[in-house]
Amino acid sequence: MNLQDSYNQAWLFAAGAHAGQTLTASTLPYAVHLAMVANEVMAADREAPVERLAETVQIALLHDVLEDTAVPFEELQTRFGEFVADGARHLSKVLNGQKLPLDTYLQRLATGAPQYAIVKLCDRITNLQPPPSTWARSKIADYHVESQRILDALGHVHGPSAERLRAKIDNYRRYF
Ligand SMILES: [Mn+2]
Repeated sequence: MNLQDSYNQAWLFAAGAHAGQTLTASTLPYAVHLAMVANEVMAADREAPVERLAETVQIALLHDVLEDTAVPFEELQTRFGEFVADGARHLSKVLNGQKLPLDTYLQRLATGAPQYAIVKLCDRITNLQPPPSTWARSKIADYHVESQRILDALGHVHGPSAERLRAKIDNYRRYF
């Protein structure tokens, strides 16, 4: 399947799965975030090629489905295959009903396929836009620290994305 068709297949599925959810403190659909992460992955590939790009873009679009919707892992396996389903599982902070500590979560990502870590870098790049109006300064400062930990743990997988995240982290200081 080409990139456009695989994108649309995952985009339609993810938009349906997240239907009714919105971005934090916003009326925009949650799926807006997913498209931004997929956009980052495609731009990252132009800076330094990402192997299995079409599937990696699907992982970007599906990266919050297991964490935030009722869609089961098995359905992702059936529809999108093992590599994509396993990517969504690696990117979920909830595993077997338990929220993973950040260290454990990042360790799992660091030892999984590099594409999974690239999606996480792209996810955090996307999330370092101006923070939601409802966030306290302390929460924004904590998010800044957490972002640096993500960069430290996963930055080695894709140089240009690491550089881009580093710049976003620097810029984020202005918000707290
Ligand atoms: Mn996300």
